[in-house]
Amino acid sequence: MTDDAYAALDGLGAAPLWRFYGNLFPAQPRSRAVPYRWSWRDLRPHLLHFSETLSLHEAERRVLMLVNPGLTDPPATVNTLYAGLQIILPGETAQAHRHTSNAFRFVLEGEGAHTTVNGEPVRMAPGDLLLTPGWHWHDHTHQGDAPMIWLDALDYPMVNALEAGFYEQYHQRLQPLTRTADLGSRLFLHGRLTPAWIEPAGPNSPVTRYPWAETARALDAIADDATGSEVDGIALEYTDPFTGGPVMPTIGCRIHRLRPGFDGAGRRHTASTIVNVVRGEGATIVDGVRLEWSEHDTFAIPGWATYRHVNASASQDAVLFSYSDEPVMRSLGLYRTEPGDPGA
Ligand code: GTQ
Repeated sequence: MTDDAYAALDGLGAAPLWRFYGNLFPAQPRSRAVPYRWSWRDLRPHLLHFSETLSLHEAERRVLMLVNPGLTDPPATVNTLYAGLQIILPGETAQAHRHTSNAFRFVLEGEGAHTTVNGEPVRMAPGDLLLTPGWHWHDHTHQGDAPMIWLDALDYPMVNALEAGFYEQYHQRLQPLTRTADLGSRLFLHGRLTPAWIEPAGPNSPVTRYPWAETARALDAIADDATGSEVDGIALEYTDPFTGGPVMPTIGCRIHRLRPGFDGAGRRHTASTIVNVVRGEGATIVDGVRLEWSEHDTFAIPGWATYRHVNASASQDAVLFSYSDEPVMRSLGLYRTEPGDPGA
């Protein structure tokens, strides 16, 4: 009788809240994403293999997605964000397109390529951060003499969850170059002198490229004096010069220097985070899982997972690049953080 009463609801598009309550209103977030480390050493040979066997006319982009074992359908790296490793060979071009997802590249290996963003060619070299904000046309061209590999980041898991994904291909393979090369980074070269004639347009930073040379200079300038965060080391946020806020509405990017022997404090926050290792060796313990990392490895810290970073070297810095959905959490009033011990 009771079962019949429940069964009758099925055909009426109704369900008893009391049978779902705990899942719909969990006492705290339970990420489906798991702590995970993607090995650069293991993946790089596979990237090189596909660069020899798959042309860029067969694939829109030649990218290995970094798929979290807890998030395989649809594939994502953490709940809201994605990371991929993209390879492009000398002489190749990648088709111009645009999508509502915000994207950026963080360059890992090689030089001589450029990404054209809304008509502006933006040069790429190791450690550079290049923005491709939502609905900006972008295509890639490589004129160097060795393969180039970079980390791609996109917010498509979040955009698709919001059912706001649009995509369009440009009517030619490449956009015409209508702006001076690197203008978007040169206009804002001095972070505290902002061109007064330019109106802020859109919710993203107008800087097209944050060059590694500038990032390294900023880290070096304070490295011996600043104590930094006991959790995240000397952590600098890449900012929008107009607002001082994050580079894009959905993604915040940071560079971290962990001093030799850094043995960080534990913390958790609702933001989901992806980290790429720029330099050094160490480990990050995430909810009891020890993720050992070295140069160019990528790892995932799910939202509300407790983590702490360790620099394994007593003499060398470790440098980490991280990105997260913290801007979304903050702007929606959902950002929470507290200290904790990840164990292990
Ligand atoms: O290079 O435009 O990894 O559109 C995924 C989607 C890279 C790109 C990705 C993309 C791109």
